[in-house]
Amino acid sequence: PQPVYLKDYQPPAFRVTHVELKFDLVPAATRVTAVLHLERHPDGAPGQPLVLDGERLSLKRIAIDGQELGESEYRVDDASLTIPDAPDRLRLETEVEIDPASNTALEGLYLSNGMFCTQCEAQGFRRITFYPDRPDVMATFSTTVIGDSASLPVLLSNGNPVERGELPYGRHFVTWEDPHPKPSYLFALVAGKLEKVEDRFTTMSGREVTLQLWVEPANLEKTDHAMRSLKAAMEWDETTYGREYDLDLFMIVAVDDFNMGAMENKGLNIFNSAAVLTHPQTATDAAFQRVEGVVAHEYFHNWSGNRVTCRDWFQLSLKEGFTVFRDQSFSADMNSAPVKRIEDVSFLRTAQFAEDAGPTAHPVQPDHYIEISNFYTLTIYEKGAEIVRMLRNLLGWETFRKGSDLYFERFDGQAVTIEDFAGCMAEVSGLDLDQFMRWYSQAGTPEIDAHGEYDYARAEYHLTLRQRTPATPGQPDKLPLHIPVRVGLVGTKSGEDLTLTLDGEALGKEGVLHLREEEQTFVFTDVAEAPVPSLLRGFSAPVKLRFPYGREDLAFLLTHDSDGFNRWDAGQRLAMLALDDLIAAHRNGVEKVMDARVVEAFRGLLNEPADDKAVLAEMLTLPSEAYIAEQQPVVDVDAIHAAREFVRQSLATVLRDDFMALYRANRSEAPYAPSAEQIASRRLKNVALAYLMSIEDEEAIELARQQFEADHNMTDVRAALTLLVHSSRSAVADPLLRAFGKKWAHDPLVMDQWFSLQVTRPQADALDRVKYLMEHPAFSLKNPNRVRALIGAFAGQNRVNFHRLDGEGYRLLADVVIALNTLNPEIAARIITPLTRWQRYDETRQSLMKAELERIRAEELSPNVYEVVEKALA
Ligand code: BAL
Ligand code: ZN
Repeated sequence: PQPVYLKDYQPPAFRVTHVELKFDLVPAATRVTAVLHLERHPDGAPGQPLVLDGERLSLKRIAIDGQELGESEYRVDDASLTIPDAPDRLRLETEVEIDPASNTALEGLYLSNGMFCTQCEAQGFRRITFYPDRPDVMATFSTTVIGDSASLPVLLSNGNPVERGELPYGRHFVTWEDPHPKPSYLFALVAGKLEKVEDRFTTMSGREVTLQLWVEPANLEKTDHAMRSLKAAMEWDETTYGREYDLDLFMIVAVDDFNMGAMENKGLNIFNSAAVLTHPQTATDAAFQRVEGVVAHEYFHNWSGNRVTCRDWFQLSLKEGFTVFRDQSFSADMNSAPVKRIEDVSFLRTAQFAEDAGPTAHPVQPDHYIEISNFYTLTIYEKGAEIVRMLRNLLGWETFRKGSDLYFERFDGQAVTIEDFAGCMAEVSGLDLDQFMRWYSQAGTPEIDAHGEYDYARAEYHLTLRQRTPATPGQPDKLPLHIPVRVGLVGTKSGEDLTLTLDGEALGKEGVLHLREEEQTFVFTDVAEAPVPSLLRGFSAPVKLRFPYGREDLAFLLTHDSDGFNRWDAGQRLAMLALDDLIAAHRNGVEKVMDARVVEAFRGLLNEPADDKAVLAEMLTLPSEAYIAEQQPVVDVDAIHAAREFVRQSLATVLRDDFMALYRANRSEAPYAPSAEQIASRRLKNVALAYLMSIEDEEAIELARQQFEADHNMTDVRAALTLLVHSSRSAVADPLLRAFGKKWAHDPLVMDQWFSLQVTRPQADALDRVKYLMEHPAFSLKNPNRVRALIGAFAGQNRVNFHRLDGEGYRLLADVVIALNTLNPEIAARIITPLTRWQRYDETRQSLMKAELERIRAEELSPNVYEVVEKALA
């Protein structure tokens, strides 16, 4: 497979003004008739042939302006249809046959539980019909769907239904018209036995919109939260960004077999059932929050993505980075804002930083790719969102909003670039963003080494920041970035933020330093007392910042920093210093000794009356094994696990009664609600229970059992069952695990949780459980959610067992990748990620992991897996 390059972009030779599609749905032999109204693009190079994308299509008929084409007048290969002598303006009619029933890749048109559905982003439409399948070709669509009335009573597509009727042989049809020109990746079709819940929303200009959520009948009771979230998102986008919905109908459909979380097809969002269905008895608080975020994300795409779309796929972050930033802001407004920031940053620092440091590192605006579906990454999404957040902070909200308004107004109905978006921000603010744009073109996580000195005699604080971005594949040398560093100086006597004066300018209690050079020193004057600097407040830039904080400094910031994020981060840094010592002790076979400062910090947290329980729960949570691993030059899986367990157990032993009191104080019999207050209490209670269970406290085991039996809601049931299954008390855990599996055998989303909690168990039998559960009737390699719940959870979260020294964990993952390479290449190329990080481990593990990658490379590979494996072994 050959790479595609950003520098080679050419406007399309032809544009499509209107498309008429007709689908005659039959599982293994669907007929698709397409009438394309084409004309030469004014910017296209003249005289070029008409080339349409098409894969796995069996062409039955082709005509131009009503005239059938002879065989010499066109060419078809496995990726395209070429008409060398196409007129400048034409009506092209094709009829193809496709096979949705055998489409296990879940791209294009496929079957999920007897229901037809589509996934066209990025390049699935070319598996439906011949088309210029690129986002800068935007057309209006008219779609007629024909299907069996009994098995496919509901026939949906984009836009508004304009005609429906009965046909001979028990079939029926519905015609849909979408008046908004759209790229083919936003096309959608759904047909099946579905039922709907319906609601209404009145837009800010007084238009009535019908909202429909379509699900399989058994799932009707799981739709309330998604509908509530949708209405909240619609209102939020009006009040926050001035964006109004633009059709009379907005539909969401839940589908079981889906590669992504959800898809923002115009007027017809298709969702992975895991990202839309919730019920207190089946979904955890985290799932409720995810649904709220994903529903909003897809809805927000209606403007940031659909009305204004991407010129080409190198601009993917134009819509994804901006939309993730928008959904993060929405969730922050709906829940605890500081906790949302902590969660987003934790995720970024653990997973995106790892991607940025690995063999598949790429810029937020990549300059080449082999398989675009490999680029739906944390870098494009999460780092892209951080860049937009930095812009918001640089401009201030009001100016940023002006830039956003200008962007939507100027480019409405167009397919544009990241530079167009940034250009609007530069225009409204007058800021020079040239250097800032390197955030889009340079891969890798910038590192800042900071050090500070207080000059008593002059009452000055000198802060020196030095930046460096490590080399990444294809980018050996990096230029300095424009990094906004929000800082405060906390007085060691007063415990208060000191007023900042920099270069004679009064900044107030905190300020933003603009680091543009490789090294810069900032001199704060009139600093009345020795300060501890609070750096990168709110995580003002996606960087790794090092500062030689002593443990006293961190304990001080933990109590005194006025920035909630940095207070939490000080706790994480303090824990990391202790963990580093313990990792070294474990490695050297020396007795482990618990850092008393960490114990005292936790005691302080447990005994302080908490004004924000959600933040307290975060403060009491230790850095994850994955995050700790990120901080190590060579990852020692076993030492990390042992050190972290030692800290958990030490804290639980010394502070047992405090944790018990916290647990009891946060129990509640109130009916379940996914409210911020209730979620915080449950989280706090289950964090306390986890500490107590780490020492297998007898009372805690009984409390966990009772919590499971009380069956109040899935958050509590799952937390209790997980803790018991992860303990050594199988006599208590096994019967509960069996009962749970039996009770929920009919519900795949609950069975996914049952799979995950078993295969993440730290005990040595975890790998055998994975193998055993792969044979379970509820498991299937064809369903991406099952694969993620079982294989993804094992390889991604059960670090000690995945990295077993006999290499069995690696072998199992490689076997799954090889099987998925033919079934579903997109999922195969994602699930392989842990193996691609082989360079981070010791020599023994490196060679075992590489051997498995080489075994995969010896197969006949899909472009998806090929691209990832080649990069990993380069
Ligand atoms: N556009 C793919 C799914 C999403 O990011 O919303
Ligand atoms: Zn998106």
